[in-house]
Amino acid sequence: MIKVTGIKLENPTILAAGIMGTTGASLARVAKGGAGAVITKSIGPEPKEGHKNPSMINLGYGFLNAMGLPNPSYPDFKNELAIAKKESGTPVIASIFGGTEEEFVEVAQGLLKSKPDAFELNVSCPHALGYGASVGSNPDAVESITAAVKDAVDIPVWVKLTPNVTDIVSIGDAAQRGGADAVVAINTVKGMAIDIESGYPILGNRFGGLSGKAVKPVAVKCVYDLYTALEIPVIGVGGVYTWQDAIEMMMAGATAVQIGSAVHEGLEVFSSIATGIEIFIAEKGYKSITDVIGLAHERI
Ligand code: RRO
Repeated sequence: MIKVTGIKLENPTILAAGIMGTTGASLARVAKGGAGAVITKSIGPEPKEGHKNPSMINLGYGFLNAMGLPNPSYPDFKNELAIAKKESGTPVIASIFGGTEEEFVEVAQGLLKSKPDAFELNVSCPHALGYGASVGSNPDAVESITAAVKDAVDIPVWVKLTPNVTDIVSIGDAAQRGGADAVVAINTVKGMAIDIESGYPILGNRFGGLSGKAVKPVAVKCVYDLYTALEIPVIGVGGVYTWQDAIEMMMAGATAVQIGSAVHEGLEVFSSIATGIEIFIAEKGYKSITDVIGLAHERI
């Protein structure tokens, strides 16, 4: 058991936003697969269809996606969130986004009645014009959005950060000043792939966000730097496929780890990572999982 911003998780694995998170039933399936908590697809103020296909490519070393925030909007998602809460038996975190501070607050308040355990503010989608990274690379916007949502709700607020900035710590700092209970690092890394036969960019949106194995070292470094700089917990996400990846992320400073791309290999990933962590802790003689959090910072 581990506590993250006051929320009890049976194990430190969390379904990352965006994967299997649009229905209550699929969130519950992931929870039954062994996740310690689950996060919804990012939900916004208006229904959105997302970008045209192809919107996701498997590059082998990771996925490039430009889904384009497809979601049914909060009025149409309330019921799914309530089902997820009822059926999953784990904490359920609602990922939300908006184009403005007011929209973030509107979506948060709209979903509160369905009793999410926390909100994750998505200020970091790499490829949604007018949303996302343009907000997430502006410390003042991140601070004021975080403060406005914190003011409007009485549950923990996590802020998911983009790596597509010069200094992620300055954005994490802004989230902390705004009252965030935790930061989550990282969202996807901006990228592009081109079909050399035709010369066309492959994604319908021309560019997208890279996730999976390729981004793990980027995520580990971001988590490491945020852990050094902030007082609030850091939740790690990016390229976690195995228990070894999870331990590495925790040694960088992550209190818990989110799993996204690896879910495509099967839902057993949650229980196999959770079990692997437990065995490692026991074999190494650590008292608890918290002993490994930030351990790399002590190795100077
Ligand atoms: O829907 C997406 O295109 C998307 C989102 Br909201 C996000 O936060 N990160 C990402 O890689 N894709």
